[in-house]
Amino acid sequence: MLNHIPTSSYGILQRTISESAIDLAAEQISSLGYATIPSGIGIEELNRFQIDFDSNRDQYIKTFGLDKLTYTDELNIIRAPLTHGPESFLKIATNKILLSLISKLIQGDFILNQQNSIINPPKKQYNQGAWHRDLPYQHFTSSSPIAVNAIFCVDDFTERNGGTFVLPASHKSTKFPSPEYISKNAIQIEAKAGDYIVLDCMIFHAGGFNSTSIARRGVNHVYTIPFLKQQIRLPDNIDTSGLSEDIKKLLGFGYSEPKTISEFLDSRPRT
Ligand SMILES: O=C(O)CCC(=O)C(=O)O
Repeated sequence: MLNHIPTSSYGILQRTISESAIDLAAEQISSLGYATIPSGIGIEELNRFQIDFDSNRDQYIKTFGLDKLTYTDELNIIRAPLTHGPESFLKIATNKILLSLISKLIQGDFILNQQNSIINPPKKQYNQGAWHRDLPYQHFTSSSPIAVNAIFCVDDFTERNGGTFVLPASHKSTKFPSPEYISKNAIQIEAKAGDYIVLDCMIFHAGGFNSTSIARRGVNHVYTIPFLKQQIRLPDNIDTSGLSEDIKKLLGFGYSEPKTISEFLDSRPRT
């Protein structure tokens, strides 16, 4: 039969076991560097989030000014919305399904390093439309990920509206490949609104060209081992009322570097 994938095998001593959809996503991210998972968020909550996204953007432009955001090439990004937006931004950063996947990928503790709303504007170039790693300027490989990113799809990500392109398995290579390799091997991820596109941060990726007349919205999250500094210090910018200790830890509370030797010594557990 055409396209019938063989299921039998021989000469195999070791095999990965994936018992759930999350295991399978983790297996795919380890091998290929990318996967999509549903968030479990229902349509009404998603619709409310779409409204939250736009009102948060409007407020952000009022706060920081169109001029400054334009000349810093920041017009299509809203930095750290969970620190100044509705609670729904914290909710998508702490989604249980997502965190269970991240905990299968990053060994030990991890923190939210950054959250950024991303707008892929209609029929225009934008800064995330260039190939990059989410740990930019880095050319190493690691045996297990130290950083994973998760783009929450606020809208459907499609071929037409510039769904994210990835170079499969490029998190395993140190160098950025040749243009010929890219044109042969890049693939575009299509995902539904409410899904997360989860990437090993070292995979090369880029937003596609949005040829529709409507902006395509997403919220990118980067989760890292606590050794990597946050893009913006979240503990200094977030209201802690009502936050559990686990969420505070995820937001980086307790991981800021001590300012002095005395502060370091005071932070050591007593023997
Ligand atoms: O907008 C996209 O599709 C990609 C976003 C991205 O590359 C990023 O936020 O790092």
